Amino acid sequence: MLYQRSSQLFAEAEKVIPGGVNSPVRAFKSVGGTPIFVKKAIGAYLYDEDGNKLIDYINSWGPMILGHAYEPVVNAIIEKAKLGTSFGMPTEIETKIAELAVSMVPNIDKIRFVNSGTEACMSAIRLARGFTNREKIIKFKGCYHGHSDSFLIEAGSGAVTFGSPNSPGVTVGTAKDTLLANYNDLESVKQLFESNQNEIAALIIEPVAGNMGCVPPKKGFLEALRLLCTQHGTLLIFDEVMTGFRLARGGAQELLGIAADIVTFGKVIGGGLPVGAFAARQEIMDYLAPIGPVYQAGTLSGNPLAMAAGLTMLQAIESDLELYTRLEQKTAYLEAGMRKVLAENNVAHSINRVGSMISVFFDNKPVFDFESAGYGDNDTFKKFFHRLLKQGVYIAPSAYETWFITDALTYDDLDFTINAVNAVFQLER
Ligand code: KE4
Repeated sequence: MLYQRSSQLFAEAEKVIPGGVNSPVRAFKSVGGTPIFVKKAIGAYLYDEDGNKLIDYINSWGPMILGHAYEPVVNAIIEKAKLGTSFGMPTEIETKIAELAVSMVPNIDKIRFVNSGTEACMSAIRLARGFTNREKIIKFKGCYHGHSDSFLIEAGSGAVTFGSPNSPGVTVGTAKDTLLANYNDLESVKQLFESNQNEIAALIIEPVAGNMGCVPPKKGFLEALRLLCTQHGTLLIFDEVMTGFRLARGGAQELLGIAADIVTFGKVIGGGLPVGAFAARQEIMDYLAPIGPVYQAGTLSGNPLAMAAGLTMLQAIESDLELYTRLEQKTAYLEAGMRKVLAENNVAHSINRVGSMISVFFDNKPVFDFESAGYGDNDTFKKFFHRLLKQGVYIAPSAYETWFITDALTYDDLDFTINAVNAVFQLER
């Protein structure tokens, strides 16, 4: 595995793009080395600029749940592009994907499309503040909701990877309205409600966290949050940018049986093109301009190419009745295989998994929140990452990320991966 061409491309990129990347987590900062430049990706595989073939466990951080270059999506984009790429005017396909999303996801009547998960979460917070006429929000340490100012407070994903949870540039005025609770710690939430009576517009949470590694909600935790929000007139926002259409057709709301007030989406809903969305029952969504007072807008929102990709993706998911069973079985197989070889090699580890979201932590203690997610040995993770890469397996270049399983993975790919995990530690013997 040589990365000569990637290294050369990275050196060129660094001259004109800050850090050589358009999103920090791609930069390999927490694992060392220089990022891999991709030439193409088909199905479960990446082909880098040095000719290496890699089994992909990032899948563009979630969107490629059916595999890269999924033919129906590619064809839909090609056909749509021939009719023009953007109009800044309403098109029928926006209604089609909105109708389908509303039919698949529980507890929503209307949906507004934007261009990223960040925009979706940022807009959801503004909508909640406008609807409740309150200013404060509760978020959880280690949860990541994109890079808008209100959320860059003890955020997860790339923000924590860099050990700079509170980003410069976020004003004190903004930060004071973001209250921090601990994931899976109901007491920390109750205290915030008690000390900020009638001031909390929304509580936003990743119903299954994926930005501190995969961290599932403890039994009863989300149910208790639902009750607290109802009691206090606070809107419960499920950030399903990662879990939406990944954990079930109806996302985490369906899988876990909890009704959120607002739900945000990204990743899968765009089929690999830039799409985010936020949705809620009609009385909340009708607070949005142009019919309501809460302003939110976007030149490329509902872009026909992105809508064509997203609609085709959702249609494929909606019609494939066995998809989530296959994803569950494949990811459970991978989990069992990795547990076996890590144990055989006496590697201190824990694995968290929900459906096709899975993370390996290099510490024996259970991981249930941001603090415990940090117990893992990062030197072991760095070795794990690079030795897997050298064997042709590409996982997230950070311990604070989740692996995303694609249905394009075969059991041979999974066996290859399990053997590669074994080989990482066999070298120690
Ligand atoms: P985007 O703005 O990156 O489309 O979405 C932000 C976002 C919001 N909510 C959740 C739960 C998310 O996971 C994300 C984005 N996820 C990261 C990966 N952990 C995106 C990767 C990146 O930053 O490049």
